[in-house]
Amino acid sequence: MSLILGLDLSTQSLSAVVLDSTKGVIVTSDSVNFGEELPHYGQVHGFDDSGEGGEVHANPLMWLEALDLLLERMKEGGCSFSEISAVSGSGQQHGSVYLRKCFAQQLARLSPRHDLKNQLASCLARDSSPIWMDSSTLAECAEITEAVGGSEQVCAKSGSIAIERFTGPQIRKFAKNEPEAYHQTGTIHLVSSFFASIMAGKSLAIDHGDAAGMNLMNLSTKDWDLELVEATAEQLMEKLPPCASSATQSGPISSYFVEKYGFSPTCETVLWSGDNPCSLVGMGAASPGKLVISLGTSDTLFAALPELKTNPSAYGHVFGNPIEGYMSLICFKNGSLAREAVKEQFGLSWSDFESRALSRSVIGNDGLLMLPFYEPEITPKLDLGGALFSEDGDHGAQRTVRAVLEGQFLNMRVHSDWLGVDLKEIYLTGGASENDGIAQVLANVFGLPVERLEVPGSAVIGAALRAAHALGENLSDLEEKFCKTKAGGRIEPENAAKAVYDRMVEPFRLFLAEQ
Ligand code: ADP
Ligand code: XUL
Repeated sequence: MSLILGLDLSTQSLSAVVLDSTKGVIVTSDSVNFGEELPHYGQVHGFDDSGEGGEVHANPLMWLEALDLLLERMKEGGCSFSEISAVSGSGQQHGSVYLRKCFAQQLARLSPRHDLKNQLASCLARDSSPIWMDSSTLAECAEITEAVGGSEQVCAKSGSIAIERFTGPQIRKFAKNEPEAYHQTGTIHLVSSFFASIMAGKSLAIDHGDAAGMNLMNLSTKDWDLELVEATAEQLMEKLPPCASSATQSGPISSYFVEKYGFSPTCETVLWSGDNPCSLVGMGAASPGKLVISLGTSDTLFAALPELKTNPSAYGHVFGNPIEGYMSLICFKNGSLAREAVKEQFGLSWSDFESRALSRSVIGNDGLLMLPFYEPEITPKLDLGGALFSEDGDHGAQRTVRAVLEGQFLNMRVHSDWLGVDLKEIYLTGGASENDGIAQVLANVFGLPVERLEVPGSAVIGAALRAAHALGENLSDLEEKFCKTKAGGRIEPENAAKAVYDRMVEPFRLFLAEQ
């Protein structure tokens, strides 16, 4: 096989990686940051959170403009698009795009003389997309839950109780508040299936990995659940694309990309999946046994499940494993957002954060606890209007930096015990994973070694590996080539730390319970 392209449409950026799957090397990679490179959308971090009641939306035209910008820049940089034999991608989960009935037709006749944004703008039935950070659908979650007979029922069917950021409750809110625009919607896509459709030049299915993040798919049958669909919105079934295996080959790439960027007309497209399912593959963790923690805009903790097992709490989710079976996921909204808030509060660089602040504080912070929920948190569901310390006073940069990290990782530890996975190591990924100081605190809080991979960007690599695997390449061979642990990157827990954090778990639980 020749070259494989992976794309990742995440919260803050659109990234690409080109792999040579035979030689086991990354040929090139690039990324467009929405806030920095497309400032005219006014979405500094890739979204607009100025809406009411926890509404967080992003502009789908910004994503389309980013795709043209990224491919144009790679072409100018000499990327051999003509040698790429397969492409797939990864998308931020749960976000949805509402398209008029003309979408498929318009996709089929895209002209390379114009850009994607201008040619597809008229197909949007809704000019913004609710994304995973949106928490505005409390009422809709309650309505769906009641119609289906309770949270346990919704969870047994879909793998999660009704969750505000999940697509079903978002669709219900749209149908209730904007019935006219809902009526004009021909197809509702996820971020992942929207971009997969753009690449293939036709409206495609939603893969099992990402479909499970909608509160609409039945995990056992891996198809839309009639009862959930009916409880969500009228005439929804006709607006949902089919569900399909993540490894589905979806035909040759759209002629738009062939003519504009020089892709081969035989380049095969493969369904996209969610960023967490893709990361599972990119971390070499698609077979059960490894716990992965991703420190991105949000922090997530996930693992392949040996068997289907659900947890009817507000924070445990089960998605399709894009290779086979299922995976669990827990999402913490205050990830990098909270670490950045502290970094900015004290005017630190990431290197100061580690060397001038963290390393000058003591393990356990002399008992100071922090609930680092700068934004309303989803695990656990708590809106404190900002971070909360267990002691009053001005704690200064050193103790605050340690407090945010210890608070985040203690919170992960107390909310991940239901997985029942026998933990030996943590595989760490995401933007903050390269920070050794942060990785050390994580190792200490869990009392487990932390490994990082040689190549960062597990979602985008995972997307490319999925494409190669769907076209017949052996997954173990691909993992051996692209999921190597970083030499010297292993971080062992410090001896004295385990006992300190074991003692902090109960006070932390209590502090949470008091809120
Ligand atoms: P996403 O995919 O959710 O957009 P990433 O996994 O790319 O996010 O992570 C981006 C985040 O990583 C940035 O917002 C930044 O806060 C964080 N980050 C980047 N470098 C470092 C570092 N050296 N130390 C800590 N955090 C970092
Ligand atoms: C997972 C979740 C986030 C998004 C953001 O449930 O909401 O991890 O996928 O990338």
